[in-house]
Amino acid sequence: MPLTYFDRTTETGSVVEALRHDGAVVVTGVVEPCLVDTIREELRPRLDKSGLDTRGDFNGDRTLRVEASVLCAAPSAADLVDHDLVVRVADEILLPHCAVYQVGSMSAIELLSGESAQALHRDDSLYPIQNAGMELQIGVMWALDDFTEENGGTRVVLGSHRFIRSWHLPDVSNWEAAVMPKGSALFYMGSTWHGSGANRSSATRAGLINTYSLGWLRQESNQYLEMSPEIAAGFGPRLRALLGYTPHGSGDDQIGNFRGHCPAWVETPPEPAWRDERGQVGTAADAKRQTGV
Ligand SMILES: O=C(O)CCC(=O)C(=O)O
Repeated sequence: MPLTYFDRTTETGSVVEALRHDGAVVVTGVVEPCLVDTIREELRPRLDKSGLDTRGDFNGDRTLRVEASVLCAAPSAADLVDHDLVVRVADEILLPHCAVYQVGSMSAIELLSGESAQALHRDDSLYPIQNAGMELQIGVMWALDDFTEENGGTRVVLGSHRFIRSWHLPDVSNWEAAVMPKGSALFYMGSTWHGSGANRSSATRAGLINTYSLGWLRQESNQYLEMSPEIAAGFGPRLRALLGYTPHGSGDDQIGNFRGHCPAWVETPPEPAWRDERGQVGTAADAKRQTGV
């Protein structure tokens, strides 16, 4: 099964269909290269300061990473995190299972020349549950450089999102590298096995992964501590809600309430047009009124 490539003119429905079927899909040229260059420049000091990772094999020993406060380091990355296409795709995959979803993590990852391939893994193994058909999160890898097989373009095991954790020992030998020009986005399910490739080129390969998880889960990285509310207040309401400055749900599923004052707080998050069809959980009182019992 080959990885499907679309360009930015493709209908969201086709992107979602391929993502659901294959567990990963690439959309090329989603943002202009000049935006990517700006983000890369903004990230540079933090990447250089981060130094090589010493936490063990998984993160690589020739990889620079920024995993905290990415938006403080690179404010222009807000245009990726909150991109309309990303939100439309995430709405389709995640909103059937939650009232709002949230940013789970942001990681800028620069593979230096000579880095070896990362172990293939799935991102949703953070959470101790798996229900067939319900994705807990999705990931979006933005190419900040042209991704090639030689420089370590992210490897994905197509169809691996259908492995049920407790049933299958996954065969991850058949992976495909995402080969895409900078400004492109690789969408993948939280359950899709993936990992960076080896960087056999003489240049670096930088990417930014943003994950989005169901709003009733804890975020992988606590976004509302990574950035002060005063800084977050400078972003639009949709991004603030994505960062977690909003409650989940408005009925019996309401969690994460806050009754105080916060400049970043979004009382009612922006809603997709089809929200009513989604079967939002009302209050017990609503249900009683409707059913008469
Ligand atoms: O850098 C990449 O291509 C993927 C990295 C990744 O999946 C991770 O670090 O969890």
